[in-house]
Amino acid sequence: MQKTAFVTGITGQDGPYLAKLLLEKGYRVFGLVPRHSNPNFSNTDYLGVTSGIEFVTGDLTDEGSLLQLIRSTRPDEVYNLAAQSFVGASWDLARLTTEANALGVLYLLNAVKHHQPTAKFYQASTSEMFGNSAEDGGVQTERTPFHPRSPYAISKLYAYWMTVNFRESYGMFTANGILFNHESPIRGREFVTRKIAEGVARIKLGLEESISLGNLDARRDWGFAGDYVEAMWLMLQQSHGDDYLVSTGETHSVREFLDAAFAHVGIADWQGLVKVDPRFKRPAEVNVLQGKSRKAEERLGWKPKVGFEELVRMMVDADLERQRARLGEKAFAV
Ligand code: NAP
Ligand code: F7E
Repeated sequence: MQKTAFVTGITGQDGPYLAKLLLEKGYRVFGLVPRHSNPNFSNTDYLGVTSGIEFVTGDLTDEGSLLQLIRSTRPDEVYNLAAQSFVGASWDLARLTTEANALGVLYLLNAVKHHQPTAKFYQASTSEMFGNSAEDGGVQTERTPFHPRSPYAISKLYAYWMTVNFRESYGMFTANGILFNHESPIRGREFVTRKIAEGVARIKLGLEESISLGNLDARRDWGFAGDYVEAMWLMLQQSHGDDYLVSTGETHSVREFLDAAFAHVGIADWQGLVKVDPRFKRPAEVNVLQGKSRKAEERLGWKPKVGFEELVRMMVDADLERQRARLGEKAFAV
């Protein structure tokens, strides 16, 4: 029997990687797209999955749309990846962030409970929920206390507990993936890794003189999105719902990411090419994230495949290719 998945956030970074994985496994994939005058399918195009996905229009903030779509699509698995996911914007967009990331999850859980209670539900939780709190010598585990430091993280904490609560209250199969930062060539352009990859590519090609960034000392546990969607899928193949942390176990600073990205294009001395701009600093920063995903390793058999250096090279190469293609188009137009 062919399985059906309902995936929100299908046009973001993780949605297309997950859709690719599910389509390869023979799933029928419905992808939720919020209404836009000009919808953007560049990420599903990039991974070659646009034609395989059945796109449906709806919004996490509109409960009626979710009730109707869960009733009509009858999914076996629901992956909730949609969110206002940019931490930096969440102070200025606190209400919108809360409505989509917190209440939106309640609406979707309710829709599943009413129309397809046997469906397995995945919630995209985040390492941001830990804030600066850590145990085990600064490393986070599933037992580390939460201390969210942004409206984004607070909204995700509500969704995390609501997901647990539907499991405990109604016996539904729900799972939280507490994912640490994961990146790829289709990462949104305002996130620091992609901003650096694109900036380095443009500097290398003589299209830009510098990159403006905020806190270069922040440290993150950066993995590859293609690896992380496998963990999401594995969580829903278990006999019961549970919560798992997903990370590489390594932490690197923004400065180290810059080192690796510039080194890859043969630039050793990049200090003069990076400007620090306070506009990109946050009212409250999460200084260090480093996760220990032993539970995912032992129970799901999951391990990351792509390491830090390979990830940086993959992202810079993809942006070099994009920038060169754009230059080629311009030359052709002339
Ligand atoms: P992303 O690239 O920002 O994608 C977010 C997606 O959500 C987009 O497709 C967006 O559609 C959609 N969306 C936003 N608001 C919506 C709404 N009200 N209704 C329906 N759809 C809406 O995020 P990502 O990096 O793929 O991350 C996927 C999920 O994992 C997010 O929930 C994020 O918070 C969480 N997460 C990400 C990471 C990470 O490092 N990437 C780590 C931990 C957790 P439009 O583009 O059309 O607006
Ligand atoms: O920032 C610092 C910034 O915006 C990483 C989301 O997917 O992962 C992501 O959240 C670090 C922060 O990601 C700039 O202050 C310095 O310390 O790439 P980011 P994030 O905030 O860690 C988590 C797990 C999620 O759940 C989120 O959805 O880099 N930084 N200079 C900068 N960050 C940005 N964006 N821009 C800068 O210029």
